[in-house]
Amino acid sequence: FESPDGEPFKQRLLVVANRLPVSAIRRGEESWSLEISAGGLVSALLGVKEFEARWIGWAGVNVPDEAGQKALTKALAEKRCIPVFLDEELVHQYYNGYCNNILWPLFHYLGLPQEDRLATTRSFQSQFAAYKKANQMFASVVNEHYEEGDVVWCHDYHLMFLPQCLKEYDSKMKVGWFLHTPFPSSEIHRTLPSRSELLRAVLAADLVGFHTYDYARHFVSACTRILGLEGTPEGVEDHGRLTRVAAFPIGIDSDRFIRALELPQVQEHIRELKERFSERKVMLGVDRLDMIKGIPQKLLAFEKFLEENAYWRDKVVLLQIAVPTRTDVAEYQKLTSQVHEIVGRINGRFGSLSAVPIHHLDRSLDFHALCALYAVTDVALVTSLRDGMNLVSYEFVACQDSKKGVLILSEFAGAAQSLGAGALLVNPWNITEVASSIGQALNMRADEREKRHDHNFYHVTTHTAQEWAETFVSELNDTVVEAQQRIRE
Ligand code: ADQ
Repeated sequence: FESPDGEPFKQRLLVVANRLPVSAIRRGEESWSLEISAGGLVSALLGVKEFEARWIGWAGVNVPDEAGQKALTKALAEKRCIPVFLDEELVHQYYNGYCNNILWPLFHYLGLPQEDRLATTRSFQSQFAAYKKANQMFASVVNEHYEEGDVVWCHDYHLMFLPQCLKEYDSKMKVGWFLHTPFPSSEIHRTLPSRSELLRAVLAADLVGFHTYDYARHFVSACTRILGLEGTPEGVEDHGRLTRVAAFPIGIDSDRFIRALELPQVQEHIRELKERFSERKVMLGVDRLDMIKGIPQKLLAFEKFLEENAYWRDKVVLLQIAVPTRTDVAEYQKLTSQVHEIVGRINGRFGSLSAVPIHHLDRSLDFHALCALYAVTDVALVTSLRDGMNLVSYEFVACQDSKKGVLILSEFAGAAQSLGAGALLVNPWNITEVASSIGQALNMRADEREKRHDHNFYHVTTHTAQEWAETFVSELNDTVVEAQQRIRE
């Protein structure tokens, strides 16, 4: 294999994540079609010149028969993807249960829904057992494909058990683990019945990474307070063995967005949008429809702004694009209805026969449409109640070099640490504050907008996804070399 430069790759990288970056659709008993989903992680690793990346993960489909599994494995191999096959019951217990009903809300400080709390407590043990079993299945596939010298990079809260499983196969395997969500305060983490087992399993990695310094600090204090281990400036020490813990803030492939703006179809889209909203300032929200994104809170703040600022009622429009997720879960269905109800109320109160203040779409937009929307926006509203980083804020900034729009950003998104100096930071729970920031953003003078934008644009274009991936992997290599030196000394 060769790198994009034609040079041989220096090292193989096994990227292990719950989902492979492809969607697989079955066309016949032994025939599959695959579609690559270009997420941030995929673009990050495509640009990395030194490592030849292979992906290991679940393809998102249940394939009970051997013939189907064989055919899918073969089709995926062409995309350098290796599947882990999980059956429906395991997915239900591990993915829907332990990952998304327990760890996801807990890590975002949301707790559990009241009516489910007792049921969840009862099913906790079986879900945790399924979680461990699924992690062991991932480990077994990694082990099958691992060659000496490979780097293994495990991703996210779905795979906290994986580092330990991998080290049980081979203690010399180079293992890194990165969390894409926040890691909560140790006082939150300690409520988990499996708190210690999970921490110990993660500590088996050589390098543990988070988006921000705060998440890293929370993780270290969980290890010191719950496990009684020693926290050091480098990480966590357990009987002389150090697990390095550090912050590696993710970025985006900013060039991909900047280049897209030049494409004729995107330019055409931009022209249409400008014409359509020529009389109004455009505000934009782009989120997965998830509790953590604070969409109802954002809408209430916008409503308050319109209540208090009659002048703006026919001069501003909020475009809220929300991709539905986990549509089979009651709580998410409730969130959707709540959002629809608030949008309906606001449009009823402040709309006219010719225009409404909110356009809400329950769907995902394609990349080009998204770039055009980012480019015509005057004010982007990111009001996550908690968010590991939030890439939408980065994408918006990347597409704004001609417009210099304003970013209103939740202080509870990891991105607040990097884009805080250019954005207007808000507490999304305080709708009075968010409403007043909307006013501030809409009225901001051009020179201030430019200064704020330039700051953020510089950050977004210099701290890219590619740089993030390269830094993590080279730190992992260095960490292992240093540990070997320490042992020799
Ligand atoms: P997410 O919670 O999915 O990611 P985010 O970082 O904002 O959140 O990334 C979402 C991605 O989906 C963006 O690339 C965005 O363009 C796209 N997207 C969202 N809504 C869309 C829509 N309606 N149409 C089209 N595309 C849409 C998790 C963590 C984050 C962390 C990332 C990366 O929750 O905190 O930043 O992983 O580590």
